[in-house]
Amino acid sequence: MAKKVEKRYLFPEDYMADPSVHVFDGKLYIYPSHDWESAAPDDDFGSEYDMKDYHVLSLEGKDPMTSPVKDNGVALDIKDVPWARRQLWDCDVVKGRDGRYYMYFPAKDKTDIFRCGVAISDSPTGPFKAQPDPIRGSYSIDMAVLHDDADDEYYMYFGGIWGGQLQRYEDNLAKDCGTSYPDDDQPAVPGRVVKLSKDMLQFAEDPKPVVIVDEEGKPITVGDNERRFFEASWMHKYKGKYYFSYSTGDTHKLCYAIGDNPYGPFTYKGVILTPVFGWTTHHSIVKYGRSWYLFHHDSGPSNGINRLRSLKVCKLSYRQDGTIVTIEGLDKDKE
Ligand code: FUB
Repeated sequence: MAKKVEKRYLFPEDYMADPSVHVFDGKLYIYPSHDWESAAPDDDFGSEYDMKDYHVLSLEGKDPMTSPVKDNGVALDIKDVPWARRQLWDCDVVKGRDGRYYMYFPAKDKTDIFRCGVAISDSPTGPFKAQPDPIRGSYSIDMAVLHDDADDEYYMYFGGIWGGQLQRYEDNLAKDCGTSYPDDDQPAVPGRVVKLSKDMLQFAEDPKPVVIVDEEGKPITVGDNERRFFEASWMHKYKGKYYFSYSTGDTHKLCYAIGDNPYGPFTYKGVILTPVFGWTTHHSIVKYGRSWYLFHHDSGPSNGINRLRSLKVCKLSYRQDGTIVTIEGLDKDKE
């Protein structure tokens, strides 16, 4: 049974989605996608998500449920990314070993293939300056980076099927145009994890599959679309365990799986957020002060327009055994 909890729309002034949230030097920053009323068609490639820039939001206070949220303006514009053509989707930002801030973002290149770009700033609010080329060997969408306190390394999680193009790749090579999937009883197309290079600008190794298994240790299958990975990776640590969370896409849930190290395997544990109003669902999980928060989005304020999403936050809680209490995604009966 999902729990109804109090939620807050974080930034009613504008449509934003896909919040990646971090606390840098005691202050909370939100790195969202910036939705707008594009005329691009609504299709299974996600063409309607035609974003052109990123803004950084900062919380001007200590309580995500009440403190003012400031828009720090344009942090990166697609016209300043030499290799990118369209669709700035879910990004993430980390503070590097050199004290600078590194933004990792997906965009389609001039041949309409998603790649991962890197942009750097001296400030967590930007502006960020893009590297001239995407990361070598990068592909697909939804980058999320963990700075692991266990070994001081940075691990990037990424990938998304359907419009996110992940199904095109096998052993990190493009195998087809992305129209075929394994049979329903085969292991699901996995998200990927990769350690970043010391200079934060490239992969330090070949990306590896993020394998999600059931309680018996069997990989979740392609046909199990109530539990299989679709997109929207996030990684956080709780009591020394690695919590990989993600969206199930066409079944519209945020789910999680727990592992003992950044590479997994991760054992499926359950649902974090039941379906929200709108097609996509996406999130980050962050501790701020003494509380844990789930940042996410829905299409409530636009009355269900998928390309116009709004940022939300609510508290998240764990049980004694480390499992997460499922939150109800819908807030009103009419949704
Ligand atoms: O915002 C564009 C895409 O929609 C994201 O990359 C996905 O995770 C979904 O939220």
